[in-house]
Amino acid sequence: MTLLVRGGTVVGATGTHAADVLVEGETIVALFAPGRAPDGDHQVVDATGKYVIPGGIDAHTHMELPFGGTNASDTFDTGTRAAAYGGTTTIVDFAVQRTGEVVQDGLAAWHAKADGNCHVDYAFHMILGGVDEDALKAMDMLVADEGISSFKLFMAYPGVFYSDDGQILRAMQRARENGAMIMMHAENGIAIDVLVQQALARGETDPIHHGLTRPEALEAEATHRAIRLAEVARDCPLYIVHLSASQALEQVAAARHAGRNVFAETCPQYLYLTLEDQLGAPGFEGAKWVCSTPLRSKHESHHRDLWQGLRTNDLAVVSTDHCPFCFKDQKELGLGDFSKIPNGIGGVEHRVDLLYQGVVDGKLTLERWVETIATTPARMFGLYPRKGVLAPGSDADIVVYDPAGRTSIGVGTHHMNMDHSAYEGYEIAGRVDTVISRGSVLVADGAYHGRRGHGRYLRRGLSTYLN
Ligand code: DUC
Ligand code: ZN
Ligand code: ZN
Repeated sequence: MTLLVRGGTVVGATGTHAADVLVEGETIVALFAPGRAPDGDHQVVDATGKYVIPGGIDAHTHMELPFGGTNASDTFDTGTRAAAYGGTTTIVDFAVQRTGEVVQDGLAAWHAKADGNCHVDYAFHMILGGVDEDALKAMDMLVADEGISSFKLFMAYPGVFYSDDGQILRAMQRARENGAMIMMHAENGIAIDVLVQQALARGETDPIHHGLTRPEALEAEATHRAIRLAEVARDCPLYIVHLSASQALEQVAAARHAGRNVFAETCPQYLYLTLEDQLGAPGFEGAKWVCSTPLRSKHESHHRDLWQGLRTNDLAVVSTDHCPFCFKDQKELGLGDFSKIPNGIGGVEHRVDLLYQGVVDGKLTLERWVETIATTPARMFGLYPRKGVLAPGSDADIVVYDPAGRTSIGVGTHHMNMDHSAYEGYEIAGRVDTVISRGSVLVADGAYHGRRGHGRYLRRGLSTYLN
């Protein structure tokens, strides 16, 4: 069976050109000058007037994560279907080892949640909720045998996921040996907990205090500390997740300027939303935007600096940190105490569109759009060139994107299992038109043709930025 994506403008990280893309089965076999593909009984996708880009890769999602006394509201079924609607054809989710649990048991539990339920391909990072001898051995095993080459540690959330500096250093040393990437939630959780207790004692219970008790300085300090610990671990590869603040970005930029193996991602919420306008919404409304790292002040230069970081590659990747909770019964767990609001924002469906808005606004080039949402995540996490590029031999994960279309974001139209939208009312110039995953059309003409179980587990290699 062959499929031809005809008449479009192919956009990749290195350039833009008119080309027809021929797919055989699940794989791209050739790109042709327009109209030069051989005749055949192809299924044709007309991309005239549209961009043809590699399927998006969201390298940071939390489907069904047990967190904050409840579970993230998207299952692998609902979350990957929403991802497909939004032009994301691969997710990398975080399997979890809870403190005291055997790493391999945590991984098995995550496979059980995802297996047979995903609409798009998926891979895993591993959260280490504790670093001991067994966990260090498990890291080697996961890299060698399970296709898991990145491990997330937390400098935040004492008593839940927190690792102290000694544990972090040991994991980094092991990663330096086995080639894995250490992903870091960089916030000083011990200091944050003091500020939280002090705020609650003063009667400051509204959602905005979630942001006010997690100041930029404590993200910048932890980012700095992680970078220096990685240096001590003989330049262990380090990836700072969900970077939200200018001063943290300065730490990453300085390390990169010094030639260090330091990378970072940001998320759409830190490019568009603010402490005052969302987290500070009247009453308990701001709970919708409680996430960590928190939204930052609009009176500072965070948005401008993060867009700039995306242009300079100090921010290499845009992921969502998709961790949805419904307002009713889930976010409401924190009524009267912001520290009990489950942390997380859902957005897996909107990353491709929200970043395309950056192209429309003149903040990113077309090529950089594709690079930050697809190509770099693939290279960063050992999926390239199978994913992240339209090239012969690559999986036929293809999005046809219509620059003349429009996207309205809101709870009435989205497909995520959430009773609200973090981006309610947003209007984007641009629209996901057709979505193809391993040669199968999942979305076309506004209709969904995908199915639960189409998505396969991807064993990842090492980051290609380090070879
Ligand atoms: N931050 C969130 O907002 N949710 C899940 C975990 C995290 O680190
Ligand atoms: Zn985190
Ligand atoms: Zn996360």
